[in-house]
Amino acid sequence: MKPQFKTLDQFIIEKQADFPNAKGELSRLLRDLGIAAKVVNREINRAGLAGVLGETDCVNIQGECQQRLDVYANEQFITALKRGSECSAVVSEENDEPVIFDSPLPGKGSYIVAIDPLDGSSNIDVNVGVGTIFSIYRRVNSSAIKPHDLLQDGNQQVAAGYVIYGSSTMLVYTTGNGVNGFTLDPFLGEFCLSYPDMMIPDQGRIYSVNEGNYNRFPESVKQYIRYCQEEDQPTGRPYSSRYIGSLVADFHRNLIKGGIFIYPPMIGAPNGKLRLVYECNPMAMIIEQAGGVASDGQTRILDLEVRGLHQRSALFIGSKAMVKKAMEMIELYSEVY
Ligand code: AHM
Ligand code: MG
Repeated sequence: MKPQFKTLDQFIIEKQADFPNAKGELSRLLRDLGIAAKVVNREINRAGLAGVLGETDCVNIQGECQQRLDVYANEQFITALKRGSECSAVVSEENDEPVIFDSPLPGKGSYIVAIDPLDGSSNIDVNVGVGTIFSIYRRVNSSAIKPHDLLQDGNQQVAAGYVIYGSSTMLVYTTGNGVNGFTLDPFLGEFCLSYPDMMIPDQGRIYSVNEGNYNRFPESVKQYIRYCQEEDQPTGRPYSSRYIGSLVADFHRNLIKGGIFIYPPMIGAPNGKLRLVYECNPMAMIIEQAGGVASDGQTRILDLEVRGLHQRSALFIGSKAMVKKAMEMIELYSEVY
């Protein structure tokens, strides 16, 4: 009799069998990320009891106040990756500098991981969904890693994924061959396949943007928001506005239901707020693999040149027809930010 569920580990092993020459390194790396996610999930679940909520005294490279759980999640992922030894360096939204595991000699890890260990963490004290976002790149040379080796464009990602710590905890990832989602069974302590071959509907009825910043948005984005709000039966408008303020949670909802998420350029933030390496690129790889689109307003996110690890980018991401419509309006106004 076939088992009722497939665990993440079983799934990874099955997929690896499709590549007879694979050495299993990427599989082991994904497994290490899954283990760290479970540890972080446990801490988040009991955060109110364990006294780990609240801010630290530290401000990170982004100029944001670090939450205690930001620090905890960052440490857990880095420790798991170091112990697993498939990864040679980690670049993290929480660290000014890359963490390179090559000391004292070049390590054997064939991969580099970029991570936002706890995205949306400003929501954590109020029990709103938060997440971990990760990207995996190949190490480009086997000698000692140089800072330049870490600046790889989004289209060089080997895999990308996120963990959403929400009403249930899920891990969603792609290795460039479709997107699969796994729900953590708290009794088994295993991620089990629950959303095979995820595809975003071409057209949704949700738009997600922080409308509190409306007056700072470019005219084209204001027009697109007004378009979403207009009455129009054939296209099912007005669309619903849904914005949690936690990228992973907003993205996950739109991936399943169809929708568009926008973090536009705006007055005072010409490149928006989100980070290209830690947030936009991994989400762009996932959305494209699920049949959606990701752009900064002009250029496909995955084609943007990565010039700095903490570089920011505007983001328009989601259902194909909705992003296309937003791009049409941007083209119409051809604004310079
Ligand atoms: P963080 O990485 O510091 O948590 O910030 C990223 C978060 C995203 O999860 C979310 O989409 C965005 O910031 C919300 O920003 P805003 O509060 O400006 O709408
Ligand atoms: Mg973040």
